[in-house]
Amino acid sequence: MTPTRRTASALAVGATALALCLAAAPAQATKAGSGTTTGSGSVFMVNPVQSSGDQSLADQKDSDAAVPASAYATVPLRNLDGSGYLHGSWVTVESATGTPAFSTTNTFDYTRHQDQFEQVMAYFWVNQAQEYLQSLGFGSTLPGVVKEQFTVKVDQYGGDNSYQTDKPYRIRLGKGGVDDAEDAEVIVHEYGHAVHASQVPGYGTSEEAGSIGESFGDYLAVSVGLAADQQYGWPMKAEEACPMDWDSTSYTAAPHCIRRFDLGLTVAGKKGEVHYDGQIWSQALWEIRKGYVALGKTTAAWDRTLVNSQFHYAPDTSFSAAAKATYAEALAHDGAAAAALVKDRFAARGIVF
Ligand SMILES: [Ca+2]
Ligand SMILES: [Ca+2]
Ligand SMILES: [Ca+2]
Ligand SMILES: [Zn+2]
Repeated sequence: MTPTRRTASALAVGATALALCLAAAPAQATKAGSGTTTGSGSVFMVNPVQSSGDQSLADQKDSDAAVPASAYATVPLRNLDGSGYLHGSWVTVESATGTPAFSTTNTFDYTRHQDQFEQVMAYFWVNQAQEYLQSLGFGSTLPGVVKEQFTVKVDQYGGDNSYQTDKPYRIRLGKGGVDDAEDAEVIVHEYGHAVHASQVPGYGTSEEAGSIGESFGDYLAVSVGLAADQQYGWPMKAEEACPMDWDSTSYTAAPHCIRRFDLGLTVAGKKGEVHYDGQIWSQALWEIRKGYVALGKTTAAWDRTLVNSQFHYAPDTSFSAAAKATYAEALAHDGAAAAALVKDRFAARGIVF
């Protein structure tokens, strides 16, 4: 099983997915809804490995007993449309493999063996990612980023892989190994691809653009998760710079991370594979994040600059051109010291402009 996540393999199953979607639609038109836009649900606190620190957790064929009750948190669900389904302003969840979650009181408490648990995870975490982007100013003082209803299909795809397509925006989350939607960092990684597609139509046509796409998905996943830990007061007992601690228990040795931000890779060692080469870019993003804090700035300030700079990427950007755009945004918004930090951390990876 390959520890990579691909983005462009959707075509073969797209027609089937559409047919299932259409077949599932009529049943949702007849019930009275909740009538309210807020609710609550049970989710993992990003994922059970990072919230518990227990690297020995394993899928055990999707059994409830594999994960302790302490790994779940009850969270508010916001921006629902009142239909009683997990449909809202920024997310609509569709599922063809399980009964769609429905509640006349918007109460969505499930455990991991139930298909509806992943539906709740998908709703909560996509909404959370959009709210995080909005907290940085996107959609108010800055242009919106994926500021529209985003479709997530859960357990549509049998392999251990998830992928995102940009027309229309949607994520399909697979169910191989640990169900992909049991790990918030898988959900938000895929949403990260939609962020790029939203900012730069047709984004990702060069190998380096694709590598940045994978890298940014990993970075955004980690950053949104850490922000949620702060927002809700959740435990975080694993390495911060580690995407998909739970999903990757199926295909990595402990400590489980699908990819890393500290491998010391440089452009001289590129392999031409976007997930691997993306780790060059990720290390720079992560070190700049740390550097912003050392300069007395916030991680949110860095994330705002990073995301805002992405509007200036070409669809086929190179590492060099994207780094230059990041530098320019840092200089304009965060000052000379921040800009120098950006230039230095990219240069350490062999990315110069
Ligand atoms: Ca599950
Ligand atoms: Ca999986
Ligand atoms: Ca993590
Ligand atoms: Zn990806």
